[in-house]
Amino acid sequence: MDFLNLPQRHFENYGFVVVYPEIDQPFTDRLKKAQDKINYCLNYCFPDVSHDAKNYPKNKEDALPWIHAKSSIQSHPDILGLIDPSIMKLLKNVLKKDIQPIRSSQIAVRFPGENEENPFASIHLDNFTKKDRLERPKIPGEFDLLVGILLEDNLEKDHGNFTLYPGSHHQIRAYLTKKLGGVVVAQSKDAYKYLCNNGFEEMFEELKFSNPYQVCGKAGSIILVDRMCAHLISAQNLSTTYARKIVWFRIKSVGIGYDHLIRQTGAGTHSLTLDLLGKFRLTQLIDLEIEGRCYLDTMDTSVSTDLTKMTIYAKPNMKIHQPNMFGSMVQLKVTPISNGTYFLDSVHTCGFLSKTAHAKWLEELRLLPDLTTIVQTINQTDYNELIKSWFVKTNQNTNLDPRKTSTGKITFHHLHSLSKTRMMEEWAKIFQLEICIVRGEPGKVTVTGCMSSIFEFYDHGVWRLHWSKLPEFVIG
Ligand SMILES: O=C(O)CCC(=O)C(=O)O
Ligand SMILES: [Fe+2]
Repeated sequence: MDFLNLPQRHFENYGFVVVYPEIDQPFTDRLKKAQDKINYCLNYCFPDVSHDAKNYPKNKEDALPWIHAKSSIQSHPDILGLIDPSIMKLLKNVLKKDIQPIRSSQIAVRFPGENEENPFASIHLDNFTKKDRLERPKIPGEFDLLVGILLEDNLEKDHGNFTLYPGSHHQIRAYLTKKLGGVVVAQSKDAYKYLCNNGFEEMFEELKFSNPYQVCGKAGSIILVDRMCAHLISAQNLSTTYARKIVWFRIKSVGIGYDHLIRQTGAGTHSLTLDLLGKFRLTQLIDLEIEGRCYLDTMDTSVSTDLTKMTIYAKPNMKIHQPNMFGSMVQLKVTPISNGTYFLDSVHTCGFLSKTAHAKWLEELRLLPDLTTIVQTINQTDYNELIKSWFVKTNQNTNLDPRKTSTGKITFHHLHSLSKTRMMEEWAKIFQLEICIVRGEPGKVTVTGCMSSIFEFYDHGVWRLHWSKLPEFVIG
């Protein structure tokens, strides 16, 4: 298995990521072993559940035999074996640290009908629930990362799905940082003490998370969750026959401290703004982001001090346009105003569009109804068509005879890029001009042919490129 495409940024932005591995034979075998172990145990406690769903437990008391039984298998090699060396490598990559051997797990089955009353009341951070703080002899050991493996497909919502509040890890870290005296003073070990003493109730009351996200996935999907991401025990399970099964691992790095409790990123210090951004992006973009069509960047606040804005990177369609006028990402700057409303401040590409063309595009994108549509449009546009739609006839100098053959000399401040020169060659063909390009500093382009075409070429082929100053143009 190869996880090199793990969307690390997704994990950092939202506090979780679901990795859909390509499941190979060794992993299938491991999954099967774990499934068999758990199903054997379930069948032992609730005979024939797989054939007769009504045998599932109806309440906590009914479930007691299972609670006891599962504790006897949570450290069994068939269960721990789910974390194979490739997953181990993935976890190391995410944590950027070595990982301690995994000695135990938590088998979490959500039975039909479970959590139907008020699933949202179960919001928590692991280790700091009332039960952890007040009923256990000591708070369970600290860990860095919560990792779950789905044992069976969990494709529909409201089927006991693991449910979390994306982005809440930023809000929580920001809250704790502020509570403990601000960026300069706050210490992660104090955050740990604070949570041990106070739990999270007061904090959650103030932070008010929104847009709980139900994770869906296939058997074998791996859910990585930031340790500070608020989550529910599960969504309600409306099914009468389906039990959701996840094995959870609480991953500890070597030499674990508490530094993951509050990380003092720029982003972490501005809870209000992040709260707004968190709510905002979820109402609009999360599904697209999960599909890898765009990502949201609220992390690089060290670069931008304007915290009222967020940046969305949307993927342009790389197949249709040639050469690439739009770079590999289109950057949108957005000011969220309230849940769902926003102002699109700017659009920018690292491709070759001029300021004028950017302005034109911005105008067009602003007409679209919402951010989802904007991102989808950027994903799907045929950029050749788009550029063509911007082509306007130049105001030709009527004193010039359009049939006369002339030469136009364009001097660029610098011209190095091969794809820019290729593009100009392409366009010269369209305008039936001969072209000669000398790259360098300055760069020189000479086009020969019909005078009106030379003007058209200059207009279409040059000002739409990404040079802030129009290059010198001499015709004669
Ligand atoms: O049932 C689950 O998948 C997770 C439950 C949970 O959040 C926990 O046990 O801490
Ligand atoms: Fe939990």
